[in-house]
Amino acid sequence: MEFVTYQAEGQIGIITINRPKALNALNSVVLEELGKTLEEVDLNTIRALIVTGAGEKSFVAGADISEMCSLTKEEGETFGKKGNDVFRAIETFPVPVIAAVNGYALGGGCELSMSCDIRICSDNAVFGQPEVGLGITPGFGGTQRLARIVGVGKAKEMIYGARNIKAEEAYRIGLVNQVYPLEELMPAAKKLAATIAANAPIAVRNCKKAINEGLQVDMEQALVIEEKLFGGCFETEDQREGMAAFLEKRKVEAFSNK
Ligand code: DAK
Repeated sequence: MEFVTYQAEGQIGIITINRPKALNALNSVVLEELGKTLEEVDLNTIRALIVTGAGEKSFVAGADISEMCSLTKEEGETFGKKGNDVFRAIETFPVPVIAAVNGYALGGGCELSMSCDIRICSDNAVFGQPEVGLGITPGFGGTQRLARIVGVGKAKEMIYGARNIKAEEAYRIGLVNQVYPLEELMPAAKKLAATIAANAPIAVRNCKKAINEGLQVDMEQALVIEEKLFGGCFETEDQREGMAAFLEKRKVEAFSNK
């Protein structure tokens, strides 16, 4: 692939957007490659994914403005759908996805990070939805996901004002879970991924599904979703092993993903 690299390290998969000359901006090729990469992840072994950007300056500086500038209405919709499809694939990806935000996360970059389950960032990170300054609306889910993560008031302030925020503010408003010096970001992302990977994989997947799907419906229905996913765990070897280990006062050596 030209602009996306994938590396498996044991049970952790690392996807890197690798177009540093354009600060990893998302053109159609990057979006297509990102989609293909997700399809090729071996879900029998990978238990957590990390998404990051190449270089030390930028996670993703947005959708590619040079590609977008001449789009027609129809082409704009097609481009928007391409991004939305791949971001939705990340959001609903069976295993948790961590965004390791190593610098600019603007426009489509902020949106990419928000399609991930958890965001951590380096202290040089900058988040924002600058689209209205370019004459467009956020097009890869920014109006929807930012409001859900940081609340409607903060999201409107950032989006209407095209106001970028630094890492500390992103942490304060709950857009990121943790801020690290740049050189500590990937080790921290891998540590977090490893912590997730050590737990019962089917239970972790079911938690992701329960949280994501439950947030789309009312509490009555949400609890039914949770009940069903909880019930499903009792058909797994990992539930039997996890509980047996507790009762026998020993540690689980490794969950089997069955
Ligand atoms: N697109 C294309 N190229 C970009 C880019 C981008 N978003 N961001 C940076 N680059 C390129 C620059 O053009 C430059 O290329 P060369 O001139 O060297 O060839 C190179 O990366 C280095 O950038 P700078 O020279 O500007 O670097 P600085 O350190 O001075 O500034 C910066 C860094 C991140 C502050 C600056 O590059 C910047 O402001 N970039 C644009 C950030 C931005 O506005 N991002 C939001 C893009 S809009 C939709 C679908 C999608 C979207 C909307 C609607 N629908 C279909 C409805 C999404 C929109 C966006 O994401």
